[in-house]
This record gives sequence, structure tokens and C-alpha cells, in this order.
Amino acid sequence: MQPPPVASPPEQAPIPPGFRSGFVALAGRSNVGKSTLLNRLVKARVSIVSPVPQTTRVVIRAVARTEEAEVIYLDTPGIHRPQYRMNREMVRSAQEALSGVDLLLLLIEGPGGFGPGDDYMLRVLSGTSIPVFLVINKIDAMPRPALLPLIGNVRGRREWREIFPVSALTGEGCEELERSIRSLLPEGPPLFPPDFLTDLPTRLALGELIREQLLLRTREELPHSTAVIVDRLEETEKGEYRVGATIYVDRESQKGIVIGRGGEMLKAIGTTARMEMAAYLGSAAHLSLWVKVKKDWRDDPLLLRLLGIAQEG
Ligand SMILES: Nc1nc2c(ncn2[C@@H]2O[C@H](COP(=O)(O)OP(=O)(O)OP(=O)(O)O)[C@@H](O)[C@H]2O)c(=O)[nH]1
Ligand SMILES: [Mg+2]
Repeated sequence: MQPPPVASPPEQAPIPPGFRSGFVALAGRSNVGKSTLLNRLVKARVSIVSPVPQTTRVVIRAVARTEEAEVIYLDTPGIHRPQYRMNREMVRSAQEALSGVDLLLLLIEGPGGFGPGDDYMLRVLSGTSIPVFLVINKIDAMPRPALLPLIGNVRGRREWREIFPVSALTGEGCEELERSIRSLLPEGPPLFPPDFLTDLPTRLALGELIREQLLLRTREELPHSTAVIVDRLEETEKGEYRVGATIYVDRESQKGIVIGRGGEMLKAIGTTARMEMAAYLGSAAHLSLWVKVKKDWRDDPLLLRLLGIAQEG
């Protein structure tokens, strides 16, 4: 009797010789455009963006894959002076992400120039032996003649592997930056499957889409005092999604702002977030939103763990 045929291993795409892979962290003070740049580099909307400082609260990894390289980018919370337990965790996680990578991108912004927050970043990075690119972002929003003096100002402040003026918003200068990033990575095989984009868990990603709307629509009144927990995520028989989420605020008065007159604000937040969720999930999303007051939630270890901001244990 013939032995059964041995199953051949699944076909793997051959890795081209000289393929490179590695980790690149985006660092900098709040609001310089780290998340905007991450989204541009991975060509997807992975990390939320807003004009409010301290938008990003957790380290987000996302992968950019080309034929010759795989770059795993780490978006980090902006380094700032921490006031609450939440902010201490944010700064701790950001600093932790800056070690153990192959390359650091230190972002500053052109229009505001080099300030005390950037100087503090230099101190954070002072002991590192990892190569650092200085990325001067937002050059679309500054007069061109101001660029050279700014480069002159920052050039001697530490050793930079290279300096790149870019606009994460328009994409100007970003291809040159990407090319240099790829050429600096070590040779090695890809670490993730070709369709892998981010390790951000779906529930956190959906919560972030709601928080982005909160930041964009209510920023004057409640910049940092909201958190979103997705309590429910179910797939229906039709392949659509039912999402239930709770928005936490610090004070009763903030609850009124989030709900708005006649519920208008909450409705607007829900409508846009639901559309964003549908795009993210690739199928229709039905969203129920609740608003709860939880005083001092930014110092609550359990809630911070649920939000992925504090570590387990
Ligand atoms: N004009 C201009 N605005 C930009 C550019 N990049 C980012 N921005 C704006 O700058 C603001 C902050 O951008 P983010 O990407 O959220 O900044 P961040 O560094 O991730 O901020 P944190 O997460 O708070 O640390 C947003 O309003 C962006 O639209 C740029 O190249 N040009
Ligand atoms: Mg950010």
C-alpha cells in the first residue's frame, strides 16, 4: 500500500536578499505631530490626532511594509510634566518605548521653534546610544526663510544622524525620511504577517475613535478629563457590529458638556464615531454611548489598566 502523501509546508513568499526590518520610535513633547507622522508613515489612520496636547495616551505600534523592508513604528505619548497617575504612566510608557529600538525620531515643530519641552527631550535622550534623526515637522506652517536659522539653532545641540524638515500633514519631505529610515535598519526577515497593521486591540481602537471626537468637539471645555471604555463589542448575524461604550468624565458639570443641549453633542459625537468605526471594522457599526461621572478617574489604577494606560499587576 502506498503511504499517504506528506503535506508540503505552506508556500512562503521568499524573503528578498538584503531585506531589512526593525523598530523605530517617534519621540517628542506633546502636540509636535508624532501621531500625524505615524499615520502618514504607515498609510493608515491608526493613532488619533487632535490639537490638544496629550492626545496619545498609550504606546501604539504600527507596521509599514515595502518590498525591501518592514518598519515597526512606535507612536508614544508626548513627554510632559505629569500631574496625575495617568500622566505618570503615560510618560513612563513613552520613555520605556525609547529604549530597545533601532532608531529614534525626535520630533520638534518648525513654527514654534525649539523650546523648553524640546530641551527636556534632549535630556531624556542624553544617555542613549541609539541613532537619532531630528525631524522638524509642520514646515508647511512656517515661513521658509525661518527654516535655516532653526536648523542652525538645533544642529549643535546633540549628535544627529540626520536632520529632516517635513510636513506630516502634506507629506513634504516624508519620502526622503522613509528612505533614510529603511537604509538604517539591520538586515533581517519580516517579523509580522504581511497584512498586520497594528497591535492596538480593537476595543481600545474603537474607544480612541470616540475620544478623538470628544477632543475635537469639546476641547475648550474638557481637554484631558475624559476617558472611553468600550464595554461591549458584538458581531451580529448580518456581520455588523454592536458597540457599547461609556465616556467617563471627572465632574457632573462636564457630563452636561458631553451630552450637550438636548443631547445634541453626544449625538454628534456618536454619529461621527460610528462612521469611523464602520470604516475601521469594515462593516456597519451600531453604537450606544453612556456618560458617567467618576471623580478622580485619572488616579484610579483599575480604570487606567482597563484603558491600557497602566500595566497589569
Ligand atoms: N500645519 C501642520 N499641522 C500639523 C502637522 N502635523 C501635525 N499637525 C497638527 O498638530 C496637532 C497635533 O498633532 P498630533 O499628531 O496629535 O501630535 P502628537 O505629537 O501626537 O501629540 P500628543 O499625542 O499629544 O503627544 C494636530 O492639530 C495636527 O493636525 C503638520 O505637518 N503641519
Ligand atoms: Mg499623539
